[in-house]
Amino acid sequence: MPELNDIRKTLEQHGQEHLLSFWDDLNEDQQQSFLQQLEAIDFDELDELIESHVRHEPDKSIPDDLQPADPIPPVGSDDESAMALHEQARKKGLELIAEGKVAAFVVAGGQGTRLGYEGPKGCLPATPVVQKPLFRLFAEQIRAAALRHRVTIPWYIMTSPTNDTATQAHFRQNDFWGFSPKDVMFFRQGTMPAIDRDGKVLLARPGRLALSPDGHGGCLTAMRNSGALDDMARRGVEYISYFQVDNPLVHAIDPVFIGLHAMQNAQMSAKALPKREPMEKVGNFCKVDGKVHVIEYSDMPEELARQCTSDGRLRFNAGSIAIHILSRSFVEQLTEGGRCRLPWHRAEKKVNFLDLQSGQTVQPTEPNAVKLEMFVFDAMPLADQTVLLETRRTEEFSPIKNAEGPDSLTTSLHDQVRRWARWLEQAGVSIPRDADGQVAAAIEISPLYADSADELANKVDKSISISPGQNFYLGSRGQIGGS
Ligand code: UD2
Repeated sequence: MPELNDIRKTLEQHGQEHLLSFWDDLNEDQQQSFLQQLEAIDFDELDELIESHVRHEPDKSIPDDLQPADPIPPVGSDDESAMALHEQARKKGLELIAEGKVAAFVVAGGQGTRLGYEGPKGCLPATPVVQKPLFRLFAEQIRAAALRHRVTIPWYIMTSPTNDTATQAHFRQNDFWGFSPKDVMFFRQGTMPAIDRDGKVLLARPGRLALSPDGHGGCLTAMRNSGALDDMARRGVEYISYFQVDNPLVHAIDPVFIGLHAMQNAQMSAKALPKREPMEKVGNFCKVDGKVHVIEYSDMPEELARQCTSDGRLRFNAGSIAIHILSRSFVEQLTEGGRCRLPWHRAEKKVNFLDLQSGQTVQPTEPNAVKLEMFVFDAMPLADQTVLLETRRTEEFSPIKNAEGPDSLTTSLHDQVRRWARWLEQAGVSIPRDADGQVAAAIEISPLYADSADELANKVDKSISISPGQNFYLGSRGQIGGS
């Protein structure tokens, strides 16, 4: 058990003794839990960060020799050699999945502030007919891949201290969406204290620090600290298929992507999309000294983001949609010794805090504190080998981020319907469309029935009819549901 005197000394050494201001008001349990919270903090590291990221702003200058990155063309492109590579990669990927060397990993620790949804984002009903929660949609995809290959594909889910209990309860209440509980592992991401402009750590209330998640980059250390990496090693998993909780169109297990990563001995790979517009809120894939870097949209100078090539295309056109393959050995290497080698990013935020004079909680109206986060894509330049694979927006990206407008539930539902309608049309099923060519029915297909246009084309009865205005659902055994 940590001792009060030791902690007091540490806090004094680091100029954070104000944290004990309300010590005498705490009961014994609260005191114990507060001591544990304080003991978990590496105050030496925090001092360095306060100096470099709070008292000063870290250097965000863009390297002079920034070059655009050049992804491998997507499925269906007319580049024959790329398509031959895809075919080879698909075979390799399928082999690796069948050998049990692949795991799925979703980062679901974010706070979903922009969406304004109360629970964990993964519990949000997010499909057009059945209103499946995002977690169910991913569970069905991963199970479908596992069933196809008669193998176990374990699923790792990173939560945050705020949403972990609710996330796990959601899985228990829903029989783990068909997974065996032993094949789903939850772990919490780390946290970092919020720091005010004077470099003081903020209290949320007496005996509680104001903590916030350490960013999705925190997943690397969280994988190690939670034992997830060891679990993967025991199971023989070598490749981690990483995706975000907010994108219902993601292909959680993609043989071509996995195969390309493995064939090129990559340590970390990423999918890229041509940007919708120069300032789209996605990271920009760039090259510096031959290494792939992701420059976040907020850090990319507008002038560079808008630069065009002679044929009128955006020069920095490859956007990052946060879909990766990570080699387990690479994550082990990056987190050796327990500290992660990713850089920290600062964000000025409004953070509720306990006022030390009045003892009241203050809800600031302006940003009052610095939060520190790591981003997983900062691992790309640390990899010796990376693969960048272009994908298609209509096939794989329609995130739910905002309550309304672009990247909202409404836009994502439309995009899901469009994608499933397109798969059905490609298979020869006729789809009702309105005068503008928009799909005139709500359409949904269970990933357990078909998880790609090709799989659907091999199975579906082409004579099924879908009427305008229908809610059409093709269930796990091909049964028609909806209304
Ligand atoms: C992210 C990327 C952006 C682009 C976009 C695609 C960053 C900084 N930017 O933007 O480049 O790829 O996604 O959709 O990432 N999360 C955690 N823990 C955290 C923070 C986030 O698990 O501490 C998860 C969160 O649950 C979500 C994902 O990471 O699944 C993305 O988080 P975000 O919504 O903060 O990222 P966003 O939209 O700014």
